[in-house]
Amino acid sequence: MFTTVPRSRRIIGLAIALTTVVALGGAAAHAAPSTTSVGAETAGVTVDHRRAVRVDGAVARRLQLTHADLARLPQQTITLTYQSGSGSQTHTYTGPLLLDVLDRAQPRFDAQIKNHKLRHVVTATGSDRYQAAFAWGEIDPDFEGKTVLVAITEDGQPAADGRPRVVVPGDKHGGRYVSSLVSLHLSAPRR
Ligand SMILES: Nc1nc2c(c(=O)[nH]1)N[C@H]1C(S)=C(S)[C@@H](COP(=O)(O)O)O[C@H]1N2
Ligand SMILES: [Mo]
Repeated sequence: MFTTVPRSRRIIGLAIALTTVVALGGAAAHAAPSTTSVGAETAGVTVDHRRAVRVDGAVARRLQLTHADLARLPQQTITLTYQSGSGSQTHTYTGPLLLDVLDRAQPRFDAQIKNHKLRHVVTATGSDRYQAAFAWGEIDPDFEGKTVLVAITEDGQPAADGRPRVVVPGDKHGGRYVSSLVSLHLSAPRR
């Protein structure tokens, strides 16, 4: 269901990638991403692994989640209003909880460290390198339990580029509604 990359495979993959780059005299470094596995088609937008969301950082299983993977998780639908440069926006979003997406990657929280989860943050990155962060305590049901979603549709349609968008109930401004989502990175400060 989910594409996980075990550490051993990652090392082998890295070795192959490096060999390829060396063999092609560096030309492969800018090669197009894999075009093999084409995923689901939703409302005319073809979604494939090139548009998968990477989940990495302090997790036991790194994931690459396609639109289809995100659609298979429990869905929530919420209507939200936020302020943007072009005025007030109201849209209905559907997608899995950010919490559920991260849980699938198995966060590496250490039970020996008091409230270790509460020092973690999730950084969402868009394809334009735009970033915004969320504290674990905002989305954890034991704390704020906010229904931050990784939305796969807005007003019933996927985004034109087929990528999800993070949406944040309670935020007045749209600044953390990271669109064209490419990665979710979990991290904690060095101890
Ligand atoms: N990837 C990405 N997402 C982004 C931004 C951006 O520059 N890049 N701008 C943010 C800001 S500042 C706002 S106000 C909203 C604007 O949302 P809209 O595109 O629906 O108007 O998107 C947010 N998400
Ligand atoms: Mo904004």
